[in-house]
Amino acid sequence: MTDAIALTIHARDGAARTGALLTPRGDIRTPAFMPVGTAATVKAMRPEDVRATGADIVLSNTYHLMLAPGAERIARLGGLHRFMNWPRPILTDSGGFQVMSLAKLRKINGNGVIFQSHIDGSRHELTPERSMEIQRLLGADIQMQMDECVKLPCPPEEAERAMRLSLRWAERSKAAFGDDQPGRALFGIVQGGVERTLRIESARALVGMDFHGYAIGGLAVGEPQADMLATIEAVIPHLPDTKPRYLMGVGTPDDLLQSLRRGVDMFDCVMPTRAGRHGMVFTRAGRLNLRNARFADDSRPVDPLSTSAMARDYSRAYFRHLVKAGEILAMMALTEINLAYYQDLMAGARSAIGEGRLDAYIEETRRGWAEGEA
Ligand code: PRF
Repeated sequence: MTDAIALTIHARDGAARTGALLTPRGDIRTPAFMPVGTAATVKAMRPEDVRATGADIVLSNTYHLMLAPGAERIARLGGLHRFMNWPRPILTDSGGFQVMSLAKLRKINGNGVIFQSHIDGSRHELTPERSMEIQRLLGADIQMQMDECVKLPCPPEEAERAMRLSLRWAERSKAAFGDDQPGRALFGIVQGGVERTLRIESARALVGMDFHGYAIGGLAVGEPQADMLATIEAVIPHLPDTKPRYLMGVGTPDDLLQSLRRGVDMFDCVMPTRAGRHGMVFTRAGRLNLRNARFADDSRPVDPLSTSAMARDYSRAYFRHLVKAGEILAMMALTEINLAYYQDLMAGARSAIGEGRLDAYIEETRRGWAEGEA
């Protein structure tokens, strides 16, 4: 496929790289963290505030939007960018993963997956062709193939079955994407559990099909971090150096640093937004659970070095009070602080790669977390 969106690499440090994915809707600086906007909203945040944290792109979901308000409706209303007032790039996940984790009575067959909505129990079918149609109707800049992700641990035969099904769905997704979507990209998804040989076979087959970018799926689903990192290390050498690499649904700040060090360019995760809604805040001194009584009289700011004014100007004691009282402002503020933390972490990694001091940056960052917890 011709490059709908091009990756330019500005600098490297070991296997890590920094640069930008150039799209008609704006550049995505890499390594990039994509906030999750499942239901056409990054929960508790206005789009302009998401942008102000430093996000270049957000992720949204086929599964949720097909159920409500419906892909055809969003298309009639001018597409997802206009609908949610986010003019920058959007990546949509293909739906299969969310069906398996959220829907009721789901059943995979060779053709696709049949399921009942978690909202009203209505019956639906999602196939690779329908997933691509929905992502096109939404107007996603980066679209994902439909795949099957198995939970770990799982028997190798099961990981192999899902990997082979995902390869067949990759072919069908690519055929359905077609070649008439200028400026839009389609990514393949590597599966295969934690079996090295399966992962390599999956990566090679996808590269043979020629996607605009490659995702590593099926990780952070129950395996230890060491297994996740070993799998990433096994896969990366089999992906083209010039195409973007996206690690799906990962992860903690440490997961991000360890993975980008191994050559990953893009991440998404609900962790900063979901944790923020539950009173957890990510800081340069580690993760704080503001429900903890030890913050009741803590007059220090949440994180004095944050780029988020909320983290600098309000005390831990105040936010603890808001969290305990169930105040809406707690969810808004902590979501913003956490997204700013993730974006600052990526900005720091990009500079460090540019200056050839990524390992020192990772060490300093981890030292900060450890000292905060001491
Ligand atoms: N596949 C898809 N979306 C995903 C995953 C996957 O394997 C994961 C696994 N971490 C998160 N989101 N399509």
